[in-house]
Amino acid sequence: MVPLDPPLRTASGVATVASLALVDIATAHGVVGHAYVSAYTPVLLPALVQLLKDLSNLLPGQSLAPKTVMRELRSRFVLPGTPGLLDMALAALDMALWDAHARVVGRSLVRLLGGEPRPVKSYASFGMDGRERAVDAALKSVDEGFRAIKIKIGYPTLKEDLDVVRSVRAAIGTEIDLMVDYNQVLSVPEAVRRGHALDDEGLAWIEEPTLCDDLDGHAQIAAALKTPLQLGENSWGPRGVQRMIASRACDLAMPDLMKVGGVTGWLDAVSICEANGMPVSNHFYQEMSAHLLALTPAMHYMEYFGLADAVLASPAIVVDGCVTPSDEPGGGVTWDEAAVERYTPH
Ligand code: SMN
Ligand code: MG
Repeated sequence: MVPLDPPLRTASGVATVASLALVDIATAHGVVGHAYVSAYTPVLLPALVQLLKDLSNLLPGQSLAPKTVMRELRSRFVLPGTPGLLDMALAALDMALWDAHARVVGRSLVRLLGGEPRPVKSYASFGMDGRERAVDAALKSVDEGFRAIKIKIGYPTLKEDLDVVRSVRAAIGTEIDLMVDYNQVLSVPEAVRRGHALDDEGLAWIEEPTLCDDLDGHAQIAAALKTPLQLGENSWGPRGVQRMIASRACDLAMPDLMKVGGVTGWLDAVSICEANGMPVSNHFYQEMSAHLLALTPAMHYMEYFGLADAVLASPAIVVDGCVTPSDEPGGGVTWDEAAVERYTPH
């Protein structure tokens, strides 16, 4: 339970803590794979942790072959289905298994998967903080070397949205990419209305303007606007990404490493994106996502939001607006054990 300071405000709710489930998978080699996932809210965290404990009882004695293990695990849940907490837990195990796999063979995840570390263009991701704080945060990020900024909008009026967008743009200039994220808050007609007003603001993308599972609605909005429509953080698994693309719901895709099914799900989902010429960004999980984006010919942007930084031994570092995945063995997650202890409720 890592306090978020400032709280992460979105048009669809505020997070004052990062409710994280941390996973360690110990292998017979004595190597431990690490991963974390977000429960999004403290209310879901105990159930997610319990699911992880129950699922982990199915692992002992299995070979360290993430795809094989996940195929067998998932085959147990065809009848109940997995979207939701179960997918979140399965993805966490998948990420930790891939981390362990990479550590055992002594390769960084990107190299294990056939790529090599390379700089991944990143954007600083912020909440819905009002004009002054948005401008201050954006200027600070540009000073830190970011060349792209995302802010959340969806204020009560379009005027407020435009005021924040234009104030940030005036502060950062036209050389820095600016993205906005509505976090599902608008109706389709309102998203078209506000999107038309934003269309001449030179935004790199408008993200998730209406309800995440309204793919036809997003397709209508995407068709009506000039600005690229970004979607994907709420697509469950590769089939969810397939449905999103088949519905023409977006111009850009940003799978969430947890909801898309961990590394295994990401690889399948991003193959679908590449086959459709869809630029690929991530949502959260920047440490491991940097490896996976570096692997991807369709690499677009990495979201830099240090959700777990407080409990990590080596948070991702931005240099000239890019994050380069570490070439150390593994997928980039190593705990600061003292911090984990400090933030673990007892
Ligand atoms: C987001 C979603 C959920 C919590 C915080 C932030 C946001 C993003 O949609 O794109 O990071
Ligand atoms: Mg978003």
